[in-house]
Amino acid sequence: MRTMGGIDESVSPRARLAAEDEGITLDELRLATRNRGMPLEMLDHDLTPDGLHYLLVHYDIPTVDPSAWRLQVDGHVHQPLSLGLAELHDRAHVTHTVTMECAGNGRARLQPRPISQPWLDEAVGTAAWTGVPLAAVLAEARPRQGAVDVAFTGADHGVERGVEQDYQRGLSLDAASSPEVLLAHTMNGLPLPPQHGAPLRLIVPGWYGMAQVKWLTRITVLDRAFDGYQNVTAYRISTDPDDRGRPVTRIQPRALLRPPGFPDFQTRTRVLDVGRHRLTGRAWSGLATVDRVEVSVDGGSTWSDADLDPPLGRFAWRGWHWTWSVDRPGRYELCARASDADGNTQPLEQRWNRQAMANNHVQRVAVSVRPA
Ligand SMILES: Nc1nc2c(c(=O)[nH]1)N[C@H]1C(S)=C(S)[C@@H](COP(=O)(O)O)O[C@H]1N2
Ligand SMILES: [Mo]
Repeated sequence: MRTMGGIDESVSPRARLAAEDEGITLDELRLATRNRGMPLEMLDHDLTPDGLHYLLVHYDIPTVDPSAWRLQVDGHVHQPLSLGLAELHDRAHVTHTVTMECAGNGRARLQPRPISQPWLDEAVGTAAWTGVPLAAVLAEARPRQGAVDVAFTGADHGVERGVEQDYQRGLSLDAASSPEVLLAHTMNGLPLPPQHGAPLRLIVPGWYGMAQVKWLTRITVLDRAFDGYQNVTAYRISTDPDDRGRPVTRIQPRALLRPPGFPDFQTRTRVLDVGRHRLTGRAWSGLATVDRVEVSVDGGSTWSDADLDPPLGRFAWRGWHWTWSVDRPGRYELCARASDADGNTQPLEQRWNRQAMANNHVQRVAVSVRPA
């Protein structure tokens, strides 16, 4: 039996794909009840109402005493820093409205399905994050000649695929110095809640969620490439177990429909009457501005252009709407598809990779239209 640090494989198993026809396991269900998605009807709101933003916590939510907490800035710098919360609150702050999405969104529909957090479509949320630009703190610490990457360490600790670790992610010094990157202490005007990283988290607008390190305790400037687990092993796009593949970075375009009508409790199939219905939703891309959303009412065979609402901000989702006139009762499959100004769009079919990362295939909403 393989053991690492005294932890054997029955405690922390290797990555595996579900067998053909293997249903969701109890391990996946346990993850899904801790890490829940945003109810899709919350697509009605520009900012996801407090408590309904999606949530992803690899280990446990740590209990952090804000009065004892300090942020260390160290490593390959001229001036190491140690900052308390009051010092951070006293600094010049900015607010960005940011749509965040988990890189594993869509995973549960992949075949074969990688065993991990089994998201359907709802691992997304938008919040107004307020904090101190990271670039200002880095400038004060003055990275030395030869600095390459910056490692961000959270207060949470666990074991994953046999590797015991504090949650840690690296970013290039270049990406970390981008003016929109924040050390956020406030979410929608309130102090960060425990589940979203209290008292301080990193916000990297446009990037998938794994980069947005919560419960931040340490920022370390490195004179070499960061080689921690969450960059080098997890969050890779690869189809071959012997190939590390490429890293997951910025968010691929996605549109979601606010499911119309009312749902069946168990199947979530939507019930609508014949007539005219205003379909609405949101679309986003971390790569470029969303400039097109198309809607299909026949499972993706034919498409119509939706109207776009004014943008909320560079890093936020964009509302859209389209009127559906339906006079024939029956079953329909509604889809929406986003494209961005760089020509990126969404595939109709899954693009499989071993960790089910950055999988932005179109959402399908089952609708039953009943006679008048
Ligand atoms: N310290 C720490 N930061 C973390 C995580 C974590 O488990 N620990 N999860 C990451 C992942 S995978 C995602 S998708 C986002 C989710 O942020 P949210 O729970 O605030 O929506 O946080 C990221 N930051
Ligand atoms: Mo994630």
